[in-house]
Amino acid sequence: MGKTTLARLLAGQLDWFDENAGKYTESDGIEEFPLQDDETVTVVVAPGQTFRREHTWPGLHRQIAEGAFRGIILVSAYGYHTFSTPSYKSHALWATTGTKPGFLSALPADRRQEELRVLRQLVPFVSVCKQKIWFLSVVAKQDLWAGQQGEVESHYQAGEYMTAVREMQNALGAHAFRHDFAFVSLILKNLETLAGEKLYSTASGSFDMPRLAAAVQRLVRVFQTIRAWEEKP
Ligand SMILES: Nc1nc2c(ncn2[C@@H]2O[C@H](COP(=O)(O)OP(=O)(O)OP(=O)(O)O)[C@@H](O)[C@H]2O)c(=O)[nH]1
Ligand SMILES: [Mg+2]
Repeated sequence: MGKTTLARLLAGQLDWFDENAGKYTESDGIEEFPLQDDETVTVVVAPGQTFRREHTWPGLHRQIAEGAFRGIILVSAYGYHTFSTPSYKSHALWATTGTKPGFLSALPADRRQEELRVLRQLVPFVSVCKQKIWFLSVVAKQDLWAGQQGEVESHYQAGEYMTAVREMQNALGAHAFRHDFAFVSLILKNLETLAGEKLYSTASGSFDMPRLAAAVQRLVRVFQTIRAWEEKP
């Protein structure tokens, strides 16, 4: 969905022009990346594929509650998730959709529900966190959904997503919890299956390099601001 890509960006390891740009390598365990501008800070990245979660997520949830992390970055993508089955015809949703257009409209809606489930799983652990903690909601893959900017913003900022964020806010209070959003694209890339079937194309008319650069710069500013808040007593 973009977690490893984002961590590589923050660690200064993302090169858009290298020969493997955008190649999906599924993470099979927890990854750690030191920040480019402060190597004493490490970004800990959880693997996202469902079958990889049970070994890593419960431990991370517990550490969140214990106050082991200064902040959380939750990466969503308006449902445009990369998946690890080779073809869309081997994806679990194919059984109920049966046509490519049906599959293409069902997948993001289904994955948006999954994004909400992941956020709701975090809420009880963050809500009892023993020290101040920030929460940055990064909505990646703007290059794929840029044509629906308004819908995407209201999905996250006005719907059930925000209700779950408010629960954490109410539990911890403004002095101990700070949330922000960043809508961003980390690369320009059509979403294809591992077998090379094209599923979604970049929104070429509504998204280009200047917009990508502006969004990444804003993400970096938001990240710096939220980290400065964390350092205030
Ligand atoms: N179009 C587009 N593709 C992206 C974006 N961010 C990441 N990707 C691509 O999406 C795929 C998955 O990205 P990763 O960063 O590996 O995702 P992940 O969340 O670490 O995935 P897991 O390790 O399986 O949980 C890769 O092919 C990336 O190049 C984005 O903003 N736009
Ligand atoms: Mg990964």
